[in-house]
Amino acid sequence: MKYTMSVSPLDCMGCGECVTVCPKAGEAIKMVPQESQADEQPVFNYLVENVGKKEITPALVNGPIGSQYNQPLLEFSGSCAGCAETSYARLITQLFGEQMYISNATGCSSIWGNPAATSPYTVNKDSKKGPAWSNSLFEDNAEHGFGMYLGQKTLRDQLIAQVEEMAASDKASDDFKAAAAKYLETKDDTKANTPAADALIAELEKAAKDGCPVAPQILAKKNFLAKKSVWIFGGDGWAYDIGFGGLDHVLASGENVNVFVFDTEMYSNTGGQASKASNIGEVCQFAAAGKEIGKKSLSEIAMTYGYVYVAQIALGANPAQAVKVIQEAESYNGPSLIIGYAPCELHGIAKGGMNHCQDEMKKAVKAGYWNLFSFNPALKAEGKNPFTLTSKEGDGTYQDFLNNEARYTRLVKPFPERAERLFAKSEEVAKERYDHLTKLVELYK
Ligand SMILES: Cc1ncc(C[n+]2csc(CCOP(=O)(O)OP(=O)(O)O)c2C)c(N)n1
Repeated sequence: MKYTMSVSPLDCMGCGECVTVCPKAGEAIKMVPQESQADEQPVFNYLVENVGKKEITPALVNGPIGSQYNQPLLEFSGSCAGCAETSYARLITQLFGEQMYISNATGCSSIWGNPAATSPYTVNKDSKKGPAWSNSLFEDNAEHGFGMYLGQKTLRDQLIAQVEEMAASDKASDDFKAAAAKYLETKDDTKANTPAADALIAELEKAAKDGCPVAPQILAKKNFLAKKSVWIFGGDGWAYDIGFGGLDHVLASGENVNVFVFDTEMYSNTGGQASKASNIGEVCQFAAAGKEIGKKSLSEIAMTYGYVYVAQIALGANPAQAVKVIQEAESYNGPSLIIGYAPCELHGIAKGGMNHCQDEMKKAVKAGYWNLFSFNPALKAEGKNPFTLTSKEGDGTYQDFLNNEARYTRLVKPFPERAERLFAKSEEVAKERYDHLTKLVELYK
């Protein structure tokens, strides 16, 4: 049960994030010139070739540690060094990659996610399965993902009806009936349905050999038998602004799709234009004198439906909450929206830069700049409070947080008074928002 990690010197982007987050930094891992590490590449290659998935203690499986024993099905992307977006996407592939369909809005995530000619999404070592990925337009990604979902659902529903028909026949063997029962019982559970579908396929093959006319029809579409995990990825420019109408429509459908928004609080891929996710005082293109008005509460708009799973996370601030939320959202049999706070190269983090990206998330949550919470309709159905507020009230470091990022400090020199006013307003609005969230805990009790 020893854990080792090898870094590929040829693929490392040198952001230093691993050193920043490692509790044993300097001992277990440290930054050295790339050229001195040529001997490490064969070690890395050996591990990739020979070390497979490990069975680990059940207590760890569903937590942040357990997730890291799974092979990432996103690797060597073309993102900026230290990118927060990739850290979220990689984690999701470690949890559900083998069963994932991804519809990706145009934006940074479609560029690091498929820089043409190569793809950083990959397949696992054993079954050679990995995410099926497709990119649509900036303005219709939710609809595109919904189409991917409906297409496979229609095929799968037909197969399920055929499996039910076969299981009800007196010609079906006891083994087939048992495999079909397990498959049908787990049909909405992504993880449990995969082995059940494999066992059913083995029985279908036997039935086909014995002359059953329906089994070959099901086998012709066997890839659609196992439950899929459908994800719709995109940035805040897509979700809050340009693709919002479609996103709203898809969330309102009540169907089982998972939306993940990489919230960089600006249109990162086109050089940092303001979006409705940009915050007060933030200097972006089209907001050269600092944005005057506050951030849209996309999470609360989605929460008003009552049947949408909604959460805000920040991986570096609370990995346990992030992993729990991703798993809850995926297992919720309805629409889910997760908004992940994503510090970006364009934020101009002063202390440490992007090798402190995960730390910057921690600071944002500590300061009360970003809040962690989840709204789980499944809890409401059990008579429990669906709203969980995970983060605490800001600890008084709000102004320090703003003053550590160039997207804010850029305002200070040209417009010192305006900067002071907007930064104070931003803090006040953040306090009001937290106060409002605490009231929601009471409201949903
Ligand atoms: C209709 C349309 N308008 C503009 C563009 C140009 N464009 C491509 S990506 C992008 C910004 C994406 O920003 P966001 O959704 O926040 O994602 P990020 O890059 O920050 O991850 C824009 C404006 C486009 N592709 N399509």
